[in-house]
Amino acid sequence: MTNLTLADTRALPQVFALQRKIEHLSERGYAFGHQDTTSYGVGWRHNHDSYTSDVYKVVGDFPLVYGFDIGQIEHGREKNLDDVPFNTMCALIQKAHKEGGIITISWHADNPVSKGDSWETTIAVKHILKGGSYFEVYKEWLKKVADFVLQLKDENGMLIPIAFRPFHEMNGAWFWWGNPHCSPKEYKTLWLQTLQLLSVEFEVHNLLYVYAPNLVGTTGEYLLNYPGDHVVDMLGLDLYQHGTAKAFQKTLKTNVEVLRMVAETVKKPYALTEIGLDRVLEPLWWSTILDATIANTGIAWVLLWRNDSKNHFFVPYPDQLSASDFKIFSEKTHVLFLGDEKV
Ligand code: BMA
Repeated sequence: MTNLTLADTRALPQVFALQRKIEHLSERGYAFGHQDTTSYGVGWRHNHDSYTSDVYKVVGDFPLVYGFDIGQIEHGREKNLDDVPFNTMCALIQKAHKEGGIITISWHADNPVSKGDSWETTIAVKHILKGGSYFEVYKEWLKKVADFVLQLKDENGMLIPIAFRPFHEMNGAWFWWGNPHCSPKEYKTLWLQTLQLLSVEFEVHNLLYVYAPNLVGTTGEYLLNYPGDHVVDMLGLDLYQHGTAKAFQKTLKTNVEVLRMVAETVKKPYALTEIGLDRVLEPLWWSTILDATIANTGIAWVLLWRNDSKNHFFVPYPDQLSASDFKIFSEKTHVLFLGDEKV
């Protein structure tokens, strides 16, 4: 399936290696991922003396995929939008990478025009495109992104390859880069411009580019904002359970099928780049709802969203009502955790 070229035509060898690693995952099953897994969890935050995760606390193993978000980097702030210091994030990325984990980064960027947050939907995309009145602001913001990812080096000084997932869920109305606030054409131009600035202007060559809409009904819908095979390396999709388990499973099945069909045509790996049921109130959610629907579908990974507090979390903490099922799920041979890479 391997594509011999990547979106960044000067991508480093380690980005190709990451691409191959991702492709091989689906031969064995799918990897388990979690957002901010080592940054904080329910009732704790990372500190220098401990390296842990709610996933680790429950199953005794770490995820294989590590999600981080660089929202607020655009202002040169010390902490991201969820209060994670960027220097901590950098150290946690280095550690996860060293242990064999895959790193993926999203960017909840503020609105460059209104300076509100990602969810502040004042029209912005058309103004940050080349020739627009906020192009320079955007370029400065992107420079900060570049500086951050160019800082992510391993102990030998080699840049760490990152699956970068900018401007996600663009087919939803909630972010300023969402379709009602920009046309598909403007979105595609923004994607190209972002890739161009990062790779050519700022010489960032450690990124694998992931395109990730929110749930769709058809391949046509999936491809509505797709900027092109030559500028996307991996297909993603975000999907949460908001209603019944039955409805979720039906939607999940359709969406994984859409992903698979598109991926077969464009020959790229695919993953569920955000997924979850907030507060996991279904005791058997892991085995009977999630895994039952996505096992053997060729996806590379599932990334569960963050564990912020008892009111907002997506993986169990010790004694949470789905914890024992999560443990059973984690022991399935086709569900890949970090420890499965070491055997
Ligand atoms: C959302 C919520 C927010 C958070 C944002 C970025 O889904 O979890 O609380 O700030 O993601 O991580």
